[in-house]
Parts: sequence; C-alpha cells; structure tokens
Amino acid sequence: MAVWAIGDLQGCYEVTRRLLDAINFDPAQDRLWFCGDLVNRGGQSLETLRLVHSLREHATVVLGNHDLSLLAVGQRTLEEQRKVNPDLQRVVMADDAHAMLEWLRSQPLFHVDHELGWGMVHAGLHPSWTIEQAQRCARIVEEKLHGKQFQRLLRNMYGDKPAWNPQLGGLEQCRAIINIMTRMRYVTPRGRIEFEAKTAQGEQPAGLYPWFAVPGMVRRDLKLVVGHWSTLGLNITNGVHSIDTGAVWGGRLTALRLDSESPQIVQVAGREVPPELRAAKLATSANAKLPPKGVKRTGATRRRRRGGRGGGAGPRPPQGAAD
Ligand SMILES: [Mn+2]
Repeated sequence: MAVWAIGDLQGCYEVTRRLLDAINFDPAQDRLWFCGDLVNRGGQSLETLRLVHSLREHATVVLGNHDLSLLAVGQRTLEEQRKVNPDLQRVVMADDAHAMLEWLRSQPLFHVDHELGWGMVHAGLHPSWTIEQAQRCARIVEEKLHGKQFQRLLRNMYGDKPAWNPQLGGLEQCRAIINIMTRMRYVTPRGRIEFEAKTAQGEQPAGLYPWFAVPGMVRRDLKLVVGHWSTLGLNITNGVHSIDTGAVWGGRLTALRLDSESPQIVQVAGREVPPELRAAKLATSANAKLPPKGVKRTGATRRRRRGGRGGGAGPRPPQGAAD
C-alpha cells in the first residue's frame, strides 16, 4: 500500500505512464492523488483524461485552473468549441467526453485526509485561512459546481476580481475562492493575489510573497501538497510541498509519497520542448529547493515526443484561468 501525490499532468500522457511505471503503481493496493491541471498544453489531454478517469476508483483529484477551463469549454456551442486549441478540442469532441467531463465536474477543489496527515489543493490556500475555513470555502464552490447551477458558475468564474474578503457572497465569493485555490502564486502581505507575478522565488517584485511564506500567516498542522507553479520547482516550505516540476515545459513529472516517514520523491523526464520555452517556465537549479536525500530519478532518458504540437497555441478562454 502506497499513496503517491502526482504533479500537474497537463496532457502529458506518455510521461504520466512512465511515472506510474517508475513508482510501480499497483491499482489493487496503491492510491494516487492528482493535484490538478490534468489537461491542456501537453498535446495528449484526451488520453491523459481517459487514463485518470479509468483510475478514478484508485485516485483522488482536485481541480486546477485548466480543468475548470475544460469544463467551461465543454458547455460552449460547437462553433465556439472549434475555436479552442486542438488539445482541449479533442477532449470535448470525443465520444466519451460527456462521461469524463461529468466525472471531472464532480471533483473537489480541496481534499483533506486527517488520518494520512495531508491536504491537497491545486494552487494554494489564503494565508489567513485555517484548514477548516479552507474546507468551508471549497465546499461553497463545490456545491455550485456539482449542482444544477453549474453552468452559471462556469460562465462567471473568469476574472481577477474581487480579491478575497470574508464579506463576499454569491458568484463573486466563488470567483475569489477559485482564484485562490487554482491560480494563486504571489500575494501581498495582506493576501491579495498578484496575478501577473509568475517568476521563480526571489525574482518577484518587492513586497510580494509566495502564498505559503507570508509573514504572520496562519499556522496549519496539516501538510499540504500543491501543484500549479512550475517556475518554483520542487519546493518544501512551511509544510507546503509544491510538486509541479513543469513536465509540460520539458521539466520533470514528480511523484511524492505521502504515507512514508521521510519524503520519498520519484521523478521522470517531462515532454520534449524547445529550449527557450523550457528556460522561461522552469525553476533553475539555483532557485529550486530540492530535498537533499530520498530523491530517486528514473526514466532520465528523454523520449522524443512525436507530433510536436503543444496545446497552448489556440485562443484562451476569456481572461484568466489559463495561467
Ligand atoms: Mn495551474
């Protein structure tokens, strides 16, 4: 029995398969936690979503910004769907799209397992939120997303405003929670998201902090595993384990074992991409904080991906959510 958390797949099907081989994943015994952004940009989003959907009885998934975008695209007209990038378009046009998207829509934003001692969210939690507050906030959005009014939520979730405050209600409250849980990286000392700052740690504008390192932030006993931030690289700070190591940008795909005493990490090589793209989106060794031991890297031989077409070329959904 092993529980592994896996970083952002982003439609990298072959990479995902290699990682499952590298951790000797056994569906009869093991559990997988996927920290969101299963799809988009990798070119094999359909295959990736089918794989995770087929493993759903053995997997826990939280939704990322790209997963929410896919759900939104799934609700658009055929004509509008034809304008979406080919990677996502293949998903929504597939024969089995309905079953997969209905399953995806039923997934949570935040998952907590007190027995295991871990929580999982795609981007992060507001620096002022306790675990209980975060669970309440997640539930507000999940109730709308899983209910009859989900189309209204998907149509109104885009936009950077308003910033979170406890007085918000309705769709504005949902938007603020979605932005925190699926898009946040740097915040001001008061926890307001700076959406434009996406750089590696140490290169951000003055006065901004990673959401997990804000002075005076709430103390949480639960360890957290998150994805979303490829320029941060593998990073463990204040109990927050950030494991998006940019597989889609030619970095690595990371698995973190959650049910072991010391952090056990297994990585495989990500997708092949042009060097300039790689440099822009990945943590450099200087700013990525790697744990000193227990890191096992396998599958280092980089396999060339045929087809070469990334999913990021087409028009993005209106504003936000695709970052
Ligand atoms: Mn993301």
